[in-house]
Amino acid sequence: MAEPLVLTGDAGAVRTLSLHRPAALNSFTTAMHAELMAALERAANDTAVRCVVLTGAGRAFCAGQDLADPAVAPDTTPGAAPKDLGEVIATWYAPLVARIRTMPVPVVAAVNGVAAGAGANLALCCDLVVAGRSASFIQAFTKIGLVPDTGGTWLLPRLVGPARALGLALLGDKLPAEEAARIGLIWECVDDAALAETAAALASRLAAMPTQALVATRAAMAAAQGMTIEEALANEARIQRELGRAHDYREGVEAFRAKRAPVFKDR
Ligand code: T3D
Repeated sequence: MAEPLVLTGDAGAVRTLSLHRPAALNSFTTAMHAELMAALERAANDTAVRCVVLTGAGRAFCAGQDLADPAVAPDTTPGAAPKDLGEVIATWYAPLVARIRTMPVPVVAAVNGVAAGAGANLALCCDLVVAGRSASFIQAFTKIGLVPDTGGTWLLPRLVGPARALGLALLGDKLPAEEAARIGLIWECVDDAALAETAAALASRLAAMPTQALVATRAAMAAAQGMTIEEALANEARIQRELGRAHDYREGVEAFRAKRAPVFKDR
């Protein structure tokens, strides 16, 4: 039987998904895309899962698109039609980002090594990004004549501002994890040996929190980027109205007043 291209592991309410093509630095083939989407779908539909951790097997997080994949590698036969990369993006990368950004639970990226091209933006589209000190982020796209995809054009300026975003995207330089944390591209950089433990602790903490509020916070923050403050205020009121009817709000307030730890259940 073929080796799985995405490994799945559960610890309590935390599901860890590990990209698993270590010999090719976990770069994406269509088969790995399909397995990752299926794994995310299963996590989304499993009410026992309250947080997902995304990481890579071996020394890399993900080197982006597998450039040897016949689906994208240019055909050098004279007169051969160019590959439709737009189709690849529309079929695989765009739905992947949309799936992660609409997961009913928070998603933590544990970046264990190099994250290049689509691999970098896959990490950055997660809710919290923790990286090991030896990890790095590379907007590798212009080096092969492409623009940042997998949400890069949207994510980068929002995370680090337009000047740094454009510099990272134009030059495609390797950004070490420590510098990525310093400029606010990611949440935290930790020693390599502490990465798995740090990501697990963060994920367990998120898993114990009111999931609907976390997911609504992600959506509201993203939506507010394209709103006036009046629109954002109206959106906040709409969301608070909904959350205020949920079990977890009652539980949070009751627990606060009773000076006990809350037990959140909604998902
Ligand atoms: O094309 C479309 O469909 C549009 C979508 C695009 C999305 C994208 O992601 S575009 C960007 C694609 N990714 C890249 O351009 C990154 C290419 N890789 C690298 O620049 C370097 O490998 C790294 C900086 C990531 C790591 O460098 P290093 O020195 O640590 O490792 P290495 O020796 O270059 O790579 C190790 C092996 O992984 C090597 O295989 P080998 O020689 O041991 O058999 C290398 O070929 C393989 N590998 C690394 N990245 C890819 C890859 N194989 C296929 N595709 C890759 N992207």
